[in-house]
Amino acid sequence: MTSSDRTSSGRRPPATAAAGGPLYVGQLRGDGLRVAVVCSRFNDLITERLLAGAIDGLLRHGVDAASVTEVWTPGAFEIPLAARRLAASGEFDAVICLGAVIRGDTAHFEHVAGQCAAGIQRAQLDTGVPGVFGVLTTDTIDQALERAGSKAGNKGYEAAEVAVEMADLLRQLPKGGPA
Ligand code: INI
Repeated sequence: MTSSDRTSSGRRPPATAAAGGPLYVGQLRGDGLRVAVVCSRFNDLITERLLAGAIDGLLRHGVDAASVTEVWTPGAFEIPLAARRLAASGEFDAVICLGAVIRGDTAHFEHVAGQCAAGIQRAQLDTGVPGVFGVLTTDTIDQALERAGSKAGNKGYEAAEVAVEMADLLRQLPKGGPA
């Protein structure tokens, strides 16, 4: 087992299939991948840190810097539309979505956070291109800062690892549907 088998969340993929049949496991192999990163400006103190973490994660796992496209939206609510357009373009192997929805900032927290999550899920299922939910949903700005590169790691970095793993998994899986 090499260090590339590890993810920031500590899970290790199985090396053999439990039943002995085919086994598909995405690896942290970013070579050749084209990745779009959609980042919202709302709470940009947080989202800029998530973006830095995501870029670090992509480059560390072999994604070429020139193959990383950066896109900004006003808020998290707007992320799914941009993500869907990018995913449907055929130009990307994964779309990473970064945002920060903070309960204390908004009376409509559930709507913004929920619609953002649902829209990203819909975009990836409609297009077959992995859409990664790297949107922090926290009660306070301190909790968000903890998850944007201080105490609790960087959710952007983790999102990059998920994007690489899922894009690599889809390179291996049988083709079908919109993918
Ligand atoms: N957008 C965020 O990304 N995070 C928030 O915490 C937030 N708050 O607090 O309201 C927020 N609101 C803006 C929203 O995403 C849309 O941009 C806006 O409603 C216009 O559609």
